[in-house]
Amino acid sequence: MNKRAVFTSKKHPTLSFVISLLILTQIMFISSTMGISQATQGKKYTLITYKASKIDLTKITLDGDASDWKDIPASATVNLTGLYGHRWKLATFKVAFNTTHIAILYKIDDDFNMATDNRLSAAVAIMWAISDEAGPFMGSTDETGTQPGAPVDIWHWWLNGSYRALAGGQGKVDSGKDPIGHLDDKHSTYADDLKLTGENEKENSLFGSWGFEVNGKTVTTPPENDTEGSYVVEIIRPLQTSDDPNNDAQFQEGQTYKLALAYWDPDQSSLGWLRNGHLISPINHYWIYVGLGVEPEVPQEKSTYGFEVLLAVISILGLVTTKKIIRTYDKKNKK
Ligand SMILES: [Ca+2]
Ligand SMILES: [Ca+2]
Ligand SMILES: [Ca+2]
Ligand SMILES: [Ca+2]
Repeated sequence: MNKRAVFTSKKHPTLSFVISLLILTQIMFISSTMGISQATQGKKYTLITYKASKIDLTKITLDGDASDWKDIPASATVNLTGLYGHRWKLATFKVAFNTTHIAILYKIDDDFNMATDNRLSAAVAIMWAISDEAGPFMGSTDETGTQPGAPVDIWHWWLNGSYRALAGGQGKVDSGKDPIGHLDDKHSTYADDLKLTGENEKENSLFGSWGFEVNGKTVTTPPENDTEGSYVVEIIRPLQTSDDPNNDAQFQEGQTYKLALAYWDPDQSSLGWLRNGHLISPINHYWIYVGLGVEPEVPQEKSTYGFEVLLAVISILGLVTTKKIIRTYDKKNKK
């Protein structure tokens, strides 16, 4: 009897059923493994998870000085990389919260540059997923951000003035604009969909301050251009805002949020930074997972490399076993 006949055998319906079930299970295993690879576009990212501490936020002063964050032990190091991978900078962040507000400290190692021209000054963005479906490329899941995606909240800041001053919309209903500096509240679903200030965003409840550290200490006044050190960015926002659901992330203790960071380097070209020349965390990390007071919940496809291998091994073992059963059956039938 040939192998094909085994499956149509009327004499052995039970064996036929068991073998069909085995094959079906293996196909399901293999296709689920393929599904995991597709979800990450075949690329492996360095996972960053962060548990934000619940603290007394009155201990944090918005003054562009990071020394008030020293008692918050957890700090994550992030690799910010350009779209084409040839430029990169290191950054760190901390997140804390209390019953009403969330705070972030974002530090980027680079030399200092500040000019009236915003492109000859540094710029930063802190982005949170609003929708579960949002990708970390301004809402899109593709690196260039050209494919329409789902809503993300963007806290965008040109660091071309208001050194160590209190900036942000500070709760004002003013189309997401910052009346003092350029700490603007924006949102998008993909790169070309970036909502500039004045477009849809109804309020800006961000409070922030930025400064620059030289030898680990924030300097009182802006240093000379090209001084080596780190930018220090502090932002605080109410956990909940009154804006439209697609404009702002809304935070709650005990939940996991998806974060991405960006930096525009004023030394990118003689004209300063270029619009899509920013260095971004998703190239290396995809989303960064932040749990408010809890260990963050990470979707399986981002942390299941071991699981993928296990599935592949089970599939191979299953196929070998099935082949053996068929061979034994064939031999018996020949006898
Ligand atoms: Ca401070
Ligand atoms: Ca808003
Ligand atoms: Ca420079
Ligand atoms: Ca927003």
